Amino acid sequence: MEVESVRMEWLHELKRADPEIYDLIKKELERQRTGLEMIPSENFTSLAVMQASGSILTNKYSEGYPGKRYYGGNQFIDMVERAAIERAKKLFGVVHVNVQPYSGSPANLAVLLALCKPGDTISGMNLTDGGHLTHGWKTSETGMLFNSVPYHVKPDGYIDIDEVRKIAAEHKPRMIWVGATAYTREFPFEELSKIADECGAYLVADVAHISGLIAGGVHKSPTPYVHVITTTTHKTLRGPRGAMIMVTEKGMQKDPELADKIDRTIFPGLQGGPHDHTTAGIAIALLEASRPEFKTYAQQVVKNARALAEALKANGIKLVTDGTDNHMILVDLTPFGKGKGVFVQDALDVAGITLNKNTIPHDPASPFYPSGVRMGTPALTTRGMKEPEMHIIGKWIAEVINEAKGYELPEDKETRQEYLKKFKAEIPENRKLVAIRQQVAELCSRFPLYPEVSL
Ligand code: DSN
Repeated sequence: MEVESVRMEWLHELKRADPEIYDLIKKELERQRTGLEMIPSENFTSLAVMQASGSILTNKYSEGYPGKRYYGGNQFIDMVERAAIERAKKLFGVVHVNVQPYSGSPANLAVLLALCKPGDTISGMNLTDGGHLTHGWKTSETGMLFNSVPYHVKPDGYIDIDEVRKIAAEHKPRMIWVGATAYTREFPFEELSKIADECGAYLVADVAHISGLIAGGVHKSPTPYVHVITTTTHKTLRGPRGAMIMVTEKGMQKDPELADKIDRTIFPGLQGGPHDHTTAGIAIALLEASRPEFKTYAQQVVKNARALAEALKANGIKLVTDGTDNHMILVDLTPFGKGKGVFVQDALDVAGITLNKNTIPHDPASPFYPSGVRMGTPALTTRGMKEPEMHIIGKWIAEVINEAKGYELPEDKETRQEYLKKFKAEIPENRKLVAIRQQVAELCSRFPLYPEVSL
């Protein structure tokens, strides 16, 4: 009840101070409440995390690290940051943690700059195979500053370990990334660690998507195998938007200065004052993730993803790797033609189901008009949905795909824009989608989101 009254008061002030933004937040809350959030990198934080993120800690400057700040008045901020660090060390079994990166991309850039010199060779999973921009994609600074030799997935969608071995032998990368934004299987940390050790490379795990699953014990931990771990804190870990860089015992054995190098690259190398309100939110999320309830949550995330995968397949939908080991599913829409992702994403939006278009391995179309869609279960599981709901949702998604699959992306660029305009105008009128939208809203009403908050 106390939480409720404090929150009501905040929003009351927001309404008075800026009705325009208040109204937009209200609309967004309604959107989150009445639709199915299935973007696999999204989640719903606890009210406690939100309270810390929206707290007076936003007022403070604290360049430096606990006990070594440039400004005064940091006695409580030091304690907040130390709590976050100690909780992360315990949860992930690592020896050093930096909780200051503003988000995942700056964290990854910092690791690259700390471990490599510009021009050094790096290797990560190719973007269109499911990798991340910051693992060396050509349009990212990480692909421009470093000599990026990406590895791929095999035709079955699993990481091509033989190719990684070949790249390691031929190119002797200084650093190898393991991690992805669109990979539905367990990462082969152990195999990659042998390859990295043989060629003397640093192995860095970017576990942004799966850090909550690791904390919950439903994905193998990279800690014994890699030198450094990066993660965002707002995906399966269910914290505020932020990131952490963690150094393992193995990393410190390879280079006893690794922790210092990473800290120096974050500050003063790349960033200024840490976002102390976010650090507090991270500390709270780490405490929550250490509790038995979080293990149950992580287990349910995976059970839900498996149930959803089965439902989609039973309704005639093809999946990359034919299923999932984690929180995510990647639908291969090529049986219906190429470049269908955009139509399916928009049609699902009309039905109240939010996910994102995504490339699939060896996509016959382009990253702008990819041939797949990516979805996940972390947010739905936070709402309390379980396998029976996944079966219904899988059937709805298949029905929406069937409504959208007839749309064909024209090859010619000008015709394409006209076609997309016409599609966007007519798809909201599709009766089948509108009927599913109503059923989605009814399902959501049975799993209330932030019932303590009324606007
Ligand atoms: N935007 C994140 C995701 O959706 O996976 C990656 O940075």
